[in-house]
Amino acid sequence: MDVKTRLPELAQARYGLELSQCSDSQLYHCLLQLTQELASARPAPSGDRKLYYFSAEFLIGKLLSNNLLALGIYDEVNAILTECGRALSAIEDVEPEPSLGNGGLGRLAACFLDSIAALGLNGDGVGLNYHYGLFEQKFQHNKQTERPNPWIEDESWLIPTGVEFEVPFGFGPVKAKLFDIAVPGAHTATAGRLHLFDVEAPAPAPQEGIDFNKSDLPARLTSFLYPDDSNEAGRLLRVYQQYFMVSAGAQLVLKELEERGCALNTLSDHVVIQINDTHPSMVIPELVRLLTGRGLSMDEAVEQVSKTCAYTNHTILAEALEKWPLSFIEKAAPQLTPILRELDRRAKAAHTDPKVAVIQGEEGKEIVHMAHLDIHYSRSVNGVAALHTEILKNSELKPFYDIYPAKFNNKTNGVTLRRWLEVCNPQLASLLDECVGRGWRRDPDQLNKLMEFAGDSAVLDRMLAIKAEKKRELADVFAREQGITLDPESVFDIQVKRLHEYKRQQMNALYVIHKYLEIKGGKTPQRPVTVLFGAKAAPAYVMAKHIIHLILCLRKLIESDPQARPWLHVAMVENYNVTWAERVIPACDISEQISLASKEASGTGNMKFMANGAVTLGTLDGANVEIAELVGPDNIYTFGAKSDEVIRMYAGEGEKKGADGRSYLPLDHYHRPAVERLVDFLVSPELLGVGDPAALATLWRDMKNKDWFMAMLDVEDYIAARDRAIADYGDRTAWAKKMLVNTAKSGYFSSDRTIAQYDRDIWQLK
Ligand code: 26V
Repeated sequence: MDVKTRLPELAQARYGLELSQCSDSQLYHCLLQLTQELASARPAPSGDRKLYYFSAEFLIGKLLSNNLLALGIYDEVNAILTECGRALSAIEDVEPEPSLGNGGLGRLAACFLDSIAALGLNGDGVGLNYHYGLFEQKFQHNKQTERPNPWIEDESWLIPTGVEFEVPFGFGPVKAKLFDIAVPGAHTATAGRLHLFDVEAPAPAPQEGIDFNKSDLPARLTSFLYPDDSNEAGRLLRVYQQYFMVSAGAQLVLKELEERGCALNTLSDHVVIQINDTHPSMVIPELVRLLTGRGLSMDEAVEQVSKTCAYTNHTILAEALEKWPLSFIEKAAPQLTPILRELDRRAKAAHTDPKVAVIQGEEGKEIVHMAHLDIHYSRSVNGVAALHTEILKNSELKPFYDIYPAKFNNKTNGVTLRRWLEVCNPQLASLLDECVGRGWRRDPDQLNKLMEFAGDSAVLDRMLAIKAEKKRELADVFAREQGITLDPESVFDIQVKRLHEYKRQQMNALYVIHKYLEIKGGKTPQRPVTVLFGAKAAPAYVMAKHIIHLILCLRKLIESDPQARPWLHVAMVENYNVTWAERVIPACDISEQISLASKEASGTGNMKFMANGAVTLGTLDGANVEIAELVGPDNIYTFGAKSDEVIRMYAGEGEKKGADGRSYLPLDHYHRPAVERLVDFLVSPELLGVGDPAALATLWRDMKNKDWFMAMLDVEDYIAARDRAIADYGDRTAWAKKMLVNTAKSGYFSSDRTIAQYDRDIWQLK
């Protein structure tokens, strides 16, 4: 199809207009149709074995630019639009961002789909079509409020397939309708699919907020991702959602298997199911149920399923490891109970250690440990960064590693450089083309060749100029969309990620307080700094919401202080999402990756920042460890306690032990003078004057007495490292060299590399 002819043709057919007469919205819809036509004309990749990537989240972001790039028509479309005086970026503003994910796990799934398609691997995603997403974040009175985030329009990327399955719930069957989103592969002529299941008659959005009647289940299963689980009805709804996803997904897998003419007892020869964290774990008993229902013996079914499934763990936070009361599953899908009991019986017969049981607890109060189910009945168990996998093997999942050493493997995460460099930073991408040739776009390792330019002042100046331009672009869009002024001359120091205490946005806030107090004490900073945050807090996570409140109060206090304002800015992106990430990440000077060591499984934002020439300020946690190894100590700022020390403190090893079992005693750290004044500022008259005294006092008490994620342990070291980074920023040439090394070494973190490793070690698709 010739784009030059087809695009004007579409404008005529749809609107009776020339391209140049179309509004941005009309152009968007022409491009949507064109892209859909091209993508759906592409066949699926060949291959006898097919991967199904099951995930509760796919944080895919806007698709127009990405798909144009994958289809190889990005430059051509851009040229056509420029010719009629239009910009792709303005047209893309019309596109709503799909709201199908929450954080790193969902964005990873989206990067993986992109890479699976690019490598021409025979693999699809399977998930749910949430109508109102996670939620849309609004700030009111310096607090987060939530409202539905509808994103589905009459014309969208969703393709109705006509495929339907019945999901048998305890209360009766619900029809699951399948919609697809095409995933065209870059560098191939094939396309994968994201399969999203939906209910037949979805309920309208709640009038106010995101609370809704949880009893109208058939209409509500696909309303929201992660509905409030602070009460039993909410938790039960999650089980219903998960079963809806995996039952329909498993039926799809078997339907396609049969269409290929393969016998059910050869499932594992033809199918691999990657279970993305534990949300899809019920696919294991569901498949056993379907296979035995269709004539396989229990032994055969269990063997096939165990050889078909593979599990990825994304967290070691105990509270995030899913355990469901058996009674919930009994209520939602009673037919799974006997299967789960049988799977538990088999595991207990083979392994007597009660720590590895699938079902734990006494009769009537039994709970199902989803990760345990996955590990016993999968052929592979992987962590998402080298350190994370080691922690799984040596502490968190040690009893399982002792039983199944060969199942455990590491797959360090990666990100698609197509979206996270080519699309979001075309300026840097073309500089890279000039320096190392275009080969890096297919083979990201070639970015290493950029190292040859580390002493080339012309290239270093170009890197700085591009960064300055991206900062100005960000300042413009901030002013336009959020009415906030940013100073592009200042250092952009950025922390964007889900709000969680382990990620320690509160420690970043303590640094802001430190700077503010210095300025008020008459010490002028080295240079102006903008501290930028972006984060959504889970609606029921009270402490996380208090931390957002603290950040917004600090912003207000500092903005209204003429002494501080020239030197320090605090800003927070409202409703941080993929679209904002694409604007924020290229504009970053200092990338904040400051989780408590051992707690961040990998991180993937860290990789995107690195590729875009930001310098990491981080703890030796998750993939930061691998970043540090690659760039070397001169090109990263690391600080803080190491993971093994932290693990020992949680285990209570050491001289003193507190009431909570840890050998970390918060008050000992609080009473260091440099720390105490920062923490006490939370309840200072200045801050109480702008904020909610109860929220700030709760935060203060929690940090002082509990500090579960040990912000006070690392804060002094953090302040020193951060001040050093900001000082070093002043030597522009030396800094540009750090930027260059970071970009040059980022090829390793391409998700194409990660996916090639999954395929080599786990999937074997070709
Ligand atoms: C767990 C739960 C528990 C119940 C409440 C809702 C909810 C939502 C999500 C999760 C799973 C969180 C796991 C997750 O997102 N892990 C992140 O995965 C990234 C990709 O591997 C990794 O880079 C991050 O370090 C890790 O935090």
